[in-house]
Amino acid sequence: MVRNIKYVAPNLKPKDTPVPLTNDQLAAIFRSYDADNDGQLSVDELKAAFEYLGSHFSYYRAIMARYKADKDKDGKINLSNDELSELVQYAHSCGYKVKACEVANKY
Ligand SMILES: [Ca+2]
Ligand SMILES: [Ca+2]
Repeated sequence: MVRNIKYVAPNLKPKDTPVPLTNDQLAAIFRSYDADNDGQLSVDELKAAFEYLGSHFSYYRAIMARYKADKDKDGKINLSNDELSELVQYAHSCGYKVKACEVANKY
C-alpha cells in the first residue's frame, strides 16, 4: 500500500519526492515574484507566486494572503517588514510542496 510507504521505508527519500517548503524557501520565492521591483507584492504578483507553488486557486490565495498579511491595508505586501512573515506563514499553512530537486536548483 502506497499509504504505508513511509512506515515501511522511513529513510527512502528519492530526490524528486515532494517536500514541504521551509519558511526561508517560501520567503525567497515570494521575493523573486516582485516583478516590478518596488519591494511590495501586488495581488497579481502574489497570484503568480501562488501559481508557481502549484495552487489551483491562485487568485483566491492571493486575495486571502493579502487579507491576512497586509497589515497597513495599503493593498500590497511589503517585503521588508513583517507583512512578508505573515505571508510566509499563510503560505506555509497551505502546505505547498515542491520537488526537492527543483528547490535545490532554484533557491
Ligand atoms: Ca511589486
Ligand atoms: Ca501593506
